[in-house]
Amino acid sequence: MFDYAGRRKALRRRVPDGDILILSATQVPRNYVANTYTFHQDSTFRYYTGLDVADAALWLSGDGTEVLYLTAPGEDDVIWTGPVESGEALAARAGIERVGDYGRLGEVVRAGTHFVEPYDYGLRERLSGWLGVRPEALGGLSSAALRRGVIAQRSCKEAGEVAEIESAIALTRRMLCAARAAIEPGRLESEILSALLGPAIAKERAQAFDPIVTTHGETMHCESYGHVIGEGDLVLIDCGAESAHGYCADITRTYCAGDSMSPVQREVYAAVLAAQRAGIAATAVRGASQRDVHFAACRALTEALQGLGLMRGDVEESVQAGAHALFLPHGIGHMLGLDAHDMENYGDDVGYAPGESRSTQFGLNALRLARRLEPGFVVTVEPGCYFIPELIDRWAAKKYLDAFICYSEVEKFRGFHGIRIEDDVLITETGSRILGPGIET
Ligand SMILES: [Mn+2]
Repeated sequence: MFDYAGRRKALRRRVPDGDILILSATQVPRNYVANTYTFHQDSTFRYYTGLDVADAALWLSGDGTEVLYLTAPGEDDVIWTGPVESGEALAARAGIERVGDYGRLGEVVRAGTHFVEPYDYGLRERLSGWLGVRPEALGGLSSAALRRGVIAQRSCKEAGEVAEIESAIALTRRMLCAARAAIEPGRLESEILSALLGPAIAKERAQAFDPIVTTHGETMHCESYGHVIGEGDLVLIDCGAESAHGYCADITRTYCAGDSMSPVQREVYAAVLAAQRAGIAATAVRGASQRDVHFAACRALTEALQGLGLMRGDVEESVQAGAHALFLPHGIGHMLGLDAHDMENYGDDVGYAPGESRSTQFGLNALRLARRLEPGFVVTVEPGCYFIPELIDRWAAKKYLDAFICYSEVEKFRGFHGIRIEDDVLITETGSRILGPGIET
């Protein structure tokens, strides 16, 4: 499917010296060892091998030798798992010539080996054991060269990767259509979740993350599905299927239960849509950064909320002060690829250029991606407008930024909940393009 050997060669060019170790994911126990969470491959291991095996490692030796380290199944494992592919067959599929025993990796890993600090606790334990250090020391021994090399490579999507993301979005569209059709006053959010998942389960496709299906859109990561949907409620759905090769979609739509939105709901919806369109237009500007995209959306949202009587004052000053963060306390979007937040395990090197760092301003501090956009990047554009009672109370009590916020008007929206609209955008040589078949807003 992909040229894994070519990808490894390209990585070698970015990290010319030394041995490189890339670990696969492990089977993580849920409540006892034999009952594990659904296995999900580490995205970097998958990117360079295409293999879906647990407890394995890719070793790129400084002398050019490539070794796939694997855990051989026990003699009786076949009873439980059925026949599995041989190590040689797996290696051949990835274009790797040599196979090694994962149990003996400790004999080759040493200080100076290029690796990136694992996020998995079991792997942290294992790797620190091989190196003879405490797990807390792994960050300091982690290779910035490898991290930057992988980020540079994975950030620019090949045409085949874009096609995979689009296939994930196409399936996500079918999921959203099924969910939308199921929304009815009196139903539980979990019933909508069930409709949402159906098309993906039928295609044996995983979810990129646990979907959000909620009438409480103001809770950013609402993970329960227990509310009964009321007449006229807004139902926010943030979800994304995975493609056959593990690439993610990440789409949000907000639907109304009942015949149509109220005039006020329509106005707030239009404000979010205007912000999203302004953000997407900003991705098409040559040389724009995702910080520019963020501010373009914040300006549009501020203007629309001024029209609604919720905000006031000079738009530019208001945006610089971060007043809109009362309604939009998160960043405009992130990279998308094999991870929903692509490469988030590598930290801010993904979203911030060398020398740049995150703002400490509330709202802007949640901007995961700020750097200049380059052709091949796939990013999300996902503004929202939320009325979070606790946040409104906290800001109102301090009259915080009240030169820009009309608190007496905001008070009237206390029970509004929230709206978000999200699409996935490819940066091209000439501009940008919304990925996927088009999903009705
Ligand atoms: Mn997203």
